Amino acid sequence: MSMTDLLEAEDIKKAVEAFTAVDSFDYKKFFQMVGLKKKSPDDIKRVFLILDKDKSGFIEKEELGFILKGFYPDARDLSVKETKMLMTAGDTNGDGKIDIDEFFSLVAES
Ligand SMILES: [Ca+2]
Ligand SMILES: [Ca+2]
Repeated sequence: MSMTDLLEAEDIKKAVEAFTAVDSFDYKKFFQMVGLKKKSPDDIKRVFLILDKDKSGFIEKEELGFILKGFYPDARDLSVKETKMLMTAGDTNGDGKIDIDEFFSLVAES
């Protein structure tokens, strides 16, 4: 399963290109633009599984920094600041990583 099986390649490209400037990343807009919000819970879970590269069941800080590459291989990495902001927004139980429920909440907020 790859991201383009779940989301439109054209939407992903547009979303990634909208946030090429460092520190411009806005997860709410990004998740909207890639069409994630419209997806079923099963598909959102599949996206989570792609982003959880080491299959630990969590998106850790390092994986979060590469989140754009998970959608689009040529995309940039998030800056330290963007990664920290996204982690703060998503990690509601404060364990330093994003679990599937926290990911659902992030998408729902978008
Ligand atoms: Ca992981
Ligand atoms: Ca957490």
